[in-house]
This record gives sequence, structure tokens and C-alpha cells, in this order.
Amino acid sequence: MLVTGKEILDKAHKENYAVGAFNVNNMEILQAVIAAAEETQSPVIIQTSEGAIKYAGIDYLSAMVHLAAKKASVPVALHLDHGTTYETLIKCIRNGWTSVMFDGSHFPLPENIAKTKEIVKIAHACGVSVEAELGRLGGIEDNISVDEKDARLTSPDEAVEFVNGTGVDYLAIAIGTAHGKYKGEPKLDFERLQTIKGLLNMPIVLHGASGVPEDSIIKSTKLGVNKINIDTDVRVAFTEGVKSVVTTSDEFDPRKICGPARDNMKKVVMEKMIMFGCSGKA
Ligand code: TD4
Ligand code: ZN
Ligand code: CA
Repeated sequence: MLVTGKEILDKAHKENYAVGAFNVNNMEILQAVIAAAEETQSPVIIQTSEGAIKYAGIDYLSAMVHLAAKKASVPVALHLDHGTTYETLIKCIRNGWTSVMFDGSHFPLPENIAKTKEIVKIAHACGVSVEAELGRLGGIEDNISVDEKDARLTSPDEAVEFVNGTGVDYLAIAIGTAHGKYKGEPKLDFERLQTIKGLLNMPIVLHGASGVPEDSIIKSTKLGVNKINIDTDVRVAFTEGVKSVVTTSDEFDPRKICGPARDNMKKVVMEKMIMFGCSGKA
């Protein structure tokens, strides 16, 4: 069933576990994530970046995810990941997204607060939940590229000011993770996480979680992370699945190439759900 992000994450916050938010760009990824959620009885957040919307089309994504959610035996939220413009945010709200992220993390704090507050007003009037980000993650995505030297960990004082000033439902914080693949092993600032969670007492979001070692993930869920974004690890699972066919045969049936990729993604997503502590929480 389709639910809001807030419904899923308030429960996770209260019961102290994290829910996976997986980036979806096509039917196979969506089916893999939903199948993993059903098999582990996990609530799940399907998220689409602006790049995904550009690639697949907002109407296709909306129709696919609404169908998947309707058929699913677990709670499913449809979330916009790293929304940067009013245009995208309003379009997603109108197309049935139940959660949106406004990423104003590159603006100075007062501007980020003013813009986010406006989004919250509109989204909440439509029954849609809002995520925002404070601090800056390093790493590269299609629309977002942040040099390591510009990455900045979240200040606890600013986090309080930001949440009080905007009314967001959950906050993404920077504690040392980065988008994309890591060169070395990421070191997370758990003390900062603990401080922020204590001050805010609301759902906290961790971006860039692919490639973060299992013990760090488990520790961060214990300290109050409730939404964990995964993209790269699913991309890799897809590609490995495709390669396992195309490098070992002359196969040219897309179903026989994408099928194993879908199975491989499902396996990886199930592992994440169990690691995050959300299996059985549907
Ligand atoms: O927010 N995300 C996912 C970012 C996806 C960007 O997609 P585009 O290329 O379409 O812009 C995360 O926090 C996931 O980070 P990870 O390290 O798991 O990839
Ligand atoms: Zn992100
Ligand atoms: Ca990463």
C-alpha cells in the first residue's frame, strides 16, 4: 500500500530501526526492490532523483510505482531524492509522490531555511512529507557534484535552528559518508550523530550509504538513523548481473539479460533490509 514517508519514518524513529530508500530508474530495479521488501516484510521507500525523472519520465515512474505500491503487501512511500527546483517538487506532488526532498544544502543557512519553509508549507498542505539536508556530502551524482574540500559535516546548532525554522519531517545530515563509490573506508562521526539525534528527536536520514561497512551501518541505526539511501550498490548489482550473461554468452534477449540483473539486485536489497533492522517491520 502507498503511504507517506512520514508514516514509515515516524514508526522507525519510535521503534529504533532504519528503512532503506532505494533509487529507482526502471521497471527491473523497482520490481527487485519491491520483491525484496515483500520477502523480508519490510516497509520501503522508493526514491527517484531528478535524473531518474529525466530518464524514465515522471508519468512512467508515477504509474509504475503506484501500481507496485497498490499490489504490494508492505507499506511503500514514493520519494523525490535531491529535488533542487520548485518545478520538480510541485510536479512530483501533483503526480502522487508522498514524500519530497528539497536539497538546499548549497545555499547559505538563512536562504536554505526560507526556501525549505516555503516547500514545507506547500507539501504539507497536500499531505506530502518533506526531507531536507543540512551540511554537504562529498561525491558525484548526475546533478550534484561536491568536491571533497567543499564537503561539510552538519553542525548540531544549525540543525536545531533549521528544523525549528522549517518544520521538515526528517533531516539528512552529513557525518562523513559520500555519494558514489568510496576510495578508502569512510569514517563516520557517530558522536555528531548522537548529539544531533538527542537535540532533534526526529527521524534522521543517511545519504551515500553504499559502501559503508556493515558495523558502521548497524551502529548508525542504533544511534538514530531511520532512513538509509542506497543507490550505488544496486547499480553495481545490476551491472554485475548483466555482465554475468553478456560476457559469457551470445545472449541477446533483453529478458535473459535483465532477469538475472533483477535477481541480483533483489538479493543485495534484501541484505540491506536485514542489516538496517527493518525486516519484519512492515
Ligand atoms: O541520494 N542518494 C542517491 C543519489 C542518486 C543520484 O542519482 P542521479 O545520478 O540520477 O543524480 C544517495 O544518498 C545514495 O548514495 P550511494 O552512495 O548509495 O550511491
Ligand atoms: Zn543523496
Ligand atoms: Ca557511497
